[in-house]
Amino acid sequence: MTDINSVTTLTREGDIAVVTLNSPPVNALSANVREGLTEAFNQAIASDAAAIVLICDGRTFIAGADISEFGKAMTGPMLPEVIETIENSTKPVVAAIHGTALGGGLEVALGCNYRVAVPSAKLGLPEVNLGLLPGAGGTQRLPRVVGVEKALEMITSGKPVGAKQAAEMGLVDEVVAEGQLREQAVAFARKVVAEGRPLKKVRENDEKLAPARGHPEAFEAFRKANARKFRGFLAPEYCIRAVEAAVNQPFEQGIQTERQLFMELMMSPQSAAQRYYFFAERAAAKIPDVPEDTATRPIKKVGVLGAGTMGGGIAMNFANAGIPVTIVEVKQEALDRGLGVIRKNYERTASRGGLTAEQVEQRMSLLTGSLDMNDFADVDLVIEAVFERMDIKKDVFGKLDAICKPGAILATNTSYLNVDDIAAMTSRPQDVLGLHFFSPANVMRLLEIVRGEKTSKDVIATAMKLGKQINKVAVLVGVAHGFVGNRMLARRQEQAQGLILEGAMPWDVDKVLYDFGMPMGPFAMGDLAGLDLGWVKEESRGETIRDVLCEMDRRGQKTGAGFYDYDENRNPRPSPVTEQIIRDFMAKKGVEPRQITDDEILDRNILPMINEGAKILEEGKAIRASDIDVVWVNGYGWPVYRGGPMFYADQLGLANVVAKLKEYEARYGAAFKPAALLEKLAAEGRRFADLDKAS
Ligand code: TC6
Repeated sequence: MTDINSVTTLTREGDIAVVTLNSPPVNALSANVREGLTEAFNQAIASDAAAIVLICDGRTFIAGADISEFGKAMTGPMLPEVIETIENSTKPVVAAIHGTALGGGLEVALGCNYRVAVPSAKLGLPEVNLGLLPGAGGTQRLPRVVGVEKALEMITSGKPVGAKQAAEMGLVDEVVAEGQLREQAVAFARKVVAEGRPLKKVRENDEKLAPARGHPEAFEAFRKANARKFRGFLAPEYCIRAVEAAVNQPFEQGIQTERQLFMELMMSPQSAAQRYYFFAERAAAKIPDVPEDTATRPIKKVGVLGAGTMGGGIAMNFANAGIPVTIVEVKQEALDRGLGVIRKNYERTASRGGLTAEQVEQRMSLLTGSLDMNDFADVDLVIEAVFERMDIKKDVFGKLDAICKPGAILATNTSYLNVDDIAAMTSRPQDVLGLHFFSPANVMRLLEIVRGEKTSKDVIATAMKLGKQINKVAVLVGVAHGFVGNRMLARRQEQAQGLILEGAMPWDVDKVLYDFGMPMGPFAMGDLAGLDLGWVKEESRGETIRDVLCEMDRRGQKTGAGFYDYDENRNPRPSPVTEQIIRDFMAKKGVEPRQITDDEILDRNILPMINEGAKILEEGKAIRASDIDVVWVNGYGWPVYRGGPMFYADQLGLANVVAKLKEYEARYGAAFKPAALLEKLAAEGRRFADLDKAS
């Protein structure tokens, strides 16, 4: 065995040379890995070995370039050069893949002549998720192996494929038994040598490209079909252009085109935001005063109180993860309805091919309905999803305290209420916390985990771990009205409502936020959720525009009209009725409508959110600015290519943010008064991100 460097070894299995990488955690292609690979391949190629196998130790094959190196000066050989060294080998090279061959990792594998993989392996080019394209030949080599259509799909979606599917596509040459990768890869290499197969490089394949040549319309059709998904993003379009180059240009030229497009993306604010976000999501998993090795409580059975939209969605998360759930409702009818909705949801997924009929039944079998809260006696965690009223929640927690076994975690799904007040109703406030799911709870990835004053560390550690297990992005937040997400949203809503009483129409406000990259604006959102959410007819006095709309039975999409008018396919149209209501309101208040610019609309919606985010940090209700961004990207559809509100503020420059807030404060008052933390950072020329680095 030869140690090439600290992360690379070169060994022999008889006539086969084996290059092994071992660079935890994910064998990312940092400078020493690139150096090790180059040196190991140079030596293996110069040796008398008949073929070479490239394999990785640890949990995975190479999971990509080292993202933490991006944006810094690179040392050592560049990845394309490393791949060229491998591709120019005079003896066959076999990549042996387990775990995830992602990004630069798959590009390395595409520089090899063959790829073998264990069934659990996944292969993909996720660069698009970082606002990039596969810049080490991936856009040129992948279509040469799997054809243009599949390559476009993989590269622009960033979604990895499993080994079996990869084998069907021709991306994997042989799927080998789990646990026997090394032996099987060596055996495969021997077979290649024994059969005397000609040494063919991926770059030399043309047969998969030829059919696409002279058909620019296929690329146009692809763009059109995905226009909604790609809206606002730069990287997917660049990926498409790079694949077009693979089809229309000779390999060397295609590589140059790819490089140029890659460099442009690398310099773009979008990629900076998306790379920032990658680490933000991972940082959110770390709680400074809760060590990673904190012992967690086993969660083998869960109780959910309430089978409404929220309770049902929450229950599905656990059933999806194979955890049995007891759902308790007050009335049989409500329980039946709730379970019926869950079944319908699963069946809809099945009809789209997302689940088999058997899986639907298996998940349903994990859900047990009951009308008796005493059935929570044996659960390890109970989540309350009843009506959002403090008196009801308090009553529920008193009962849960009496019923649940010692050590069970008691969680509330409240969106606004004080978790400490709720915990105080129990004899075990250390076991109480908030688990704030976002609607639809089976779809939205955000989970705000609300830490009460007395919540114990092992309960937090358990909740964070559970969040990951049920495929959520969990963010720890403190007790505050609306926690992080809804507290900031409230500031935006106030401004949106204000703007439509000054001269902007709901669709003007919505358009600005939609163009900014949000999935929809506040008024379209209101129509979707239902304007009568929390509205009580008997108490309505026509005091707000919403009151008037609801009184007219314009309650949103479900009634065919709300702020907007809707056609039978629920397409919105600006509504003359709503416009008139607004004009009448303004006339009554003696307000003269004025022309409001798009810039003002954007500022007034976004700046108060940033300001509120600063207050949240000041009060210690979020651990990091980046946690706030994770909340907004996952819970509210903030465009990931803008990083999140706090990252966006950093990009604007905090001094500019403060200056603008002061300008608006002078015009509209205290709602725009800059938070002390924001003023301080701006004065010091610092960013929110600098706070996170210090933490
Ligand atoms: C590319 O390749 C471009 C090439 C063109 C070049 C010209 N770099 O996610 P986990 C860290 S672009 C640096 O918790 P999992 C991660 O931060 C890249 N660090 O684990 C974390 O560190 P911490 C294309 C990385 O098992 C630790 O590893 N590749 C990288 O849930 C564990 O990560 C990708 O985009 C990296 N590439 O998931 C793949 N990857 O413990 C990105 C991970 O200090 N990675 N880390 O917090 C992933 O998708 C996942 O990490 C995973 C493992 C599926 C590999």
